Amino acid sequence: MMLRRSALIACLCLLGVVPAQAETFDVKMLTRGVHGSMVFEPEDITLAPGDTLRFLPSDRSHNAASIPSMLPAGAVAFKGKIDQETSVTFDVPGVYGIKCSPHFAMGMVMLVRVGAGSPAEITLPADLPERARTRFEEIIERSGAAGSKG
Ligand SMILES: [Cu+2]
Repeated sequence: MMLRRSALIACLCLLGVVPAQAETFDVKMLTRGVHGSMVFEPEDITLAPGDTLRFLPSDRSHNAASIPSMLPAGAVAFKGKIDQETSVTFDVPGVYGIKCSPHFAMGMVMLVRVGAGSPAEITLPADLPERARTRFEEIIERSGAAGSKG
């Protein structure tokens, strides 16, 4: 019986019927990081639909929350609690902006891209705090998008 079952699974895998295993990636919430103070590390990540981000309270007084104006249509908004690990699964393709609620105005943001999509095509919404906008522009530039713009 076991043999038959594993043979069937192997067969489905060969046909590409079984989707790739969803992955989980860790994101540190930091008071000081490589790119300055009040940062997520990594600051930018590309996921496959169904992947999960685990936000870790590496330093104190941070959380992870979705930015309403940077949430793809149909995606569910979320807001983690301060100083607590928060896991979020991203099912809907598109570009997400993530913020730390207490430090949004200080530019503590992260870019999450689910599925395909060039960062050069990202349009930042008008309602971002100035330092959050600047941080997003830096993140997009570091991701290599600036080069493709010419
Ligand atoms: Cu913070």
